[in-house]
Amino acid sequence: MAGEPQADCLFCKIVSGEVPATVVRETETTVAFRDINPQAPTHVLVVPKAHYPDVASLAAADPQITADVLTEAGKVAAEDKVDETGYRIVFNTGSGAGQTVWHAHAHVLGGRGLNWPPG
Ligand code: DGP
Repeated sequence: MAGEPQADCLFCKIVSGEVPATVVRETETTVAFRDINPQAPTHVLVVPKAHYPDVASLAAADPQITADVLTEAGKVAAEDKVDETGYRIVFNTGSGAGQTVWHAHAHVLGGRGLNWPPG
């Protein structure tokens, strides 16, 4: 069923605690943890606890949880103080855009200069 945990999903396993991660924030609906391969001094992933394969399917199914993910992304940025210099929230969507984990997640990137357009 939509939103249910998937046995073969890495981020569902991080949500459940089966796979360890450096968790920085948790709410009833979301978990935020540091990326294992950081691309910036702050690189945190914010995921819904519910499983949806990408942000578009999450937004279509549950606008409130989508908003929760964005709210948490802003709180992560504030806690890491990257809101003072600027930060980026990225949802890679589809393999052509670099998505490799098929559980919706926001990247929160900051702490260095960020070029535009992104590569
Ligand atoms: P994306 O390529 O947009 O699907 O982002 C997936 C991110 O997940 C990528 O930046 C690396 C990160 N990642 C992959 N495996 C792990 C893991 O086991 N732990 C953590 N903390 N991050 C992971």
